[in-house]
Amino acid sequence: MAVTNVTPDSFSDGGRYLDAGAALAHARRLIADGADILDVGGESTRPGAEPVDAAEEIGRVVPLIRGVRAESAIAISIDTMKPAVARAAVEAGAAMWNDVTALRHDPSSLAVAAELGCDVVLMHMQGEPRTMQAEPRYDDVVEEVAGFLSGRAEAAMAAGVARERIWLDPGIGFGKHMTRHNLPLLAGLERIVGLGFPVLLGASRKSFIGAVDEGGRTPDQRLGGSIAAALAGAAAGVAAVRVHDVRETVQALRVWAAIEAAR
Ligand code: HH2
Repeated sequence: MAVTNVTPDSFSDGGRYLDAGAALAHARRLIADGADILDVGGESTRPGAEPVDAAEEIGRVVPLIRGVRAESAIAISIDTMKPAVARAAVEAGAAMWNDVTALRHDPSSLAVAAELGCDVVLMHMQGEPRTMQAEPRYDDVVEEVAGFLSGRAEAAMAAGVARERIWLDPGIGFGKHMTRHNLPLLAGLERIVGLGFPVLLGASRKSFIGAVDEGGRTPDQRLGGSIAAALAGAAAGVAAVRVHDVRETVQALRVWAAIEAAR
């Protein structure tokens, strides 16, 4: 899954693809690089990001979704917490709603997801984006994330979302201490995979990489660490990895799969 942000302030690629032509050119590149899904986002979720209203967010993402859909059959996901944005994106050609709030942001989110009938990604986050990194606390991060995700999957199914439409995501970096929570969670991915839903992992260019390796101070210095996390995910059985560097990650996953096949 390729990160395809149309935002002025995303932590890694904010501002680079805000213009419609540049965004479409970037999407074409991600497809050529081997992406299976484009995850289009019009609002940054990084700590401290400014909220965006639904009309503004729709104005950012819908032209790109329409543009991609006009020339490619690639799966498109919409990264939003707002049901109105998810609806507009699905009408424009998206087939997946990726919600970092696991359909908790708006009281109508669960019902809208059921009505749209698209795939949904339910992600774990402690707190809310503005303040989530202030003081995250867990007794057992893997068990608490697993418990939360299975509860949200139950809630989605109770609201009418089909079981086979549900994906889970442990939410690396969302209300987690850089090393004390993110690393055990990455080490415990098999527990999340064991819940029986496809799992999406988003570790690409995140800050914990810079905490492990001081050479990764800025997001564009974190390619090696991002690939290491993607391979750890693949070994644990995740179904997809959400990444910025598609070509390099595809190559790493292909070589890893080829070695596994030769066992
Ligand atoms: N991470 C980000 C955004 N959306 N969605 C899922 N399901 N999982 C993630 O780990 C995830 C996500 C943050 O990354 P990015 O899109 O690069 O930055 P920003 O939120 O600042 O736009």
